[in-house]
Amino acid sequence: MEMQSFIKAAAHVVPDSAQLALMRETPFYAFVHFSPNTYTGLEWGDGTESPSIFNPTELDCDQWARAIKSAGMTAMVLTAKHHDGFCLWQSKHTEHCMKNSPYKNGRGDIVSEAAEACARHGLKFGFYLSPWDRNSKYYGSEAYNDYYKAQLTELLTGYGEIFYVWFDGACGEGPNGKKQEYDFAGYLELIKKYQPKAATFGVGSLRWCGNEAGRTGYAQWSVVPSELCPYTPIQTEAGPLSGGLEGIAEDDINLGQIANIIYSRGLVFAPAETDMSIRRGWFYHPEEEPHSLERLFDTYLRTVGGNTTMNLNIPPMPNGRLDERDVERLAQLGELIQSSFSVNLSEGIELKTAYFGSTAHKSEVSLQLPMPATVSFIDLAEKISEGQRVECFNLYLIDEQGRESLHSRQTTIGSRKIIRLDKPTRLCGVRLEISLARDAAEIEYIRLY
Ligand code: FUL
Repeated sequence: MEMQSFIKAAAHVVPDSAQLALMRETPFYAFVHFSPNTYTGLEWGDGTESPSIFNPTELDCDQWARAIKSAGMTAMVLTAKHHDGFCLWQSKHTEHCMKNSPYKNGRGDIVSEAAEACARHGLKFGFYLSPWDRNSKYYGSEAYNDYYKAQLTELLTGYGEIFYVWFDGACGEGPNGKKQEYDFAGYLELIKKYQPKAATFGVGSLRWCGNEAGRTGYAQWSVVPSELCPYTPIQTEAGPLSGGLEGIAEDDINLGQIANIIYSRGLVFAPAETDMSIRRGWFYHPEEEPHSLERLFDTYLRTVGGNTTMNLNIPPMPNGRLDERDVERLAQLGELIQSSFSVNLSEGIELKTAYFGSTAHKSEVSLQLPMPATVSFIDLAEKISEGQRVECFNLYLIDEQGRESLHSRQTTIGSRKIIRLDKPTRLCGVRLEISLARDAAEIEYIRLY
């Protein structure tokens, strides 16, 4: 495809309804890693752990839900099965599950307790079901895909509405030393059949951001080479220098930029999810401490406010409760987010848009307050349902005297972009000078807080 038409096509790659719902309504949610690892102190169990060690004597999923809500998160993603293969529910297809845990004399079902707590507290519920299974005797043969699909079906049909299914790309060896070829297409078909509104991670809807430490890209694009999120429908033909980006890395700094996507086999809409744990490990280790409030808040601003979602893990302790240190940190984070974004100073004010230059690719959008106010955050959004278009823009601040000064040169906007000012500043408006866009950019809102 020719360069010009390729760029135009890239501007019109759009999200599906599940992606849009996740980005816009549920961008901040909790991971809960809970498995035999919680009792062995490991991060990856090898599948030989006895189910008898899994015994959360004071399990309190309402405490999890309250803590999640207190941080401002609106959903939970539970590890229904991690790499060790132990299932947190009553699976008909294996004995390596709650049937053989002492919890409730083998009649416990953590998936159901977590899903019900979410429902009681108004949270959405989703699950992680590790394709890599170090316990299953089927692993490494076609029978494993049937086993996995049978488990997926149990989870998709027995626990109410599922908003998200998290596929871990890890693919190691099973108990007999063999690796597995996962039938992702078949897994996705089941989701479409039983939970058509659900988004998926890893394949299908959202892609991995490339690290587990909360780092975010320089320019965060949701329109990326199809190689990065398999089984997501390709929306454009290959780029002008097609041939495929072999070995493209998820954390490539140029990901999504023109210089890079022209080589792809075709473009998909696949926003990144930033996943990280509140502590160093994914599972609970008593010696670890929660990260600082500033680090978590900064990560929130760069992820939820940087065109990715944020999946923040909180690991329950062996007794089945969250550590009070984590509970407190989550509440502090929620308060800080709430106080930072409670007063929208620009509520109800219309934006002014003007185009300049010979094409619709350059424009300026400004917002004028009726009177000066103290601003700490500038919150922007593109009309992402129409595509991600802004390549770069200059942000000008307008002071109390109406004088403009260049604050910064920025890259993409996407679903949401939060810019934190160094210090609270008296302003009577802001102006975005969009100097480069893939097609006419539509700014959905500018909010000042
Ligand atoms: C990784 C896993 O290997 C980790 O244990 C953890 O579950 C993380 C979220 O994904 O691939």
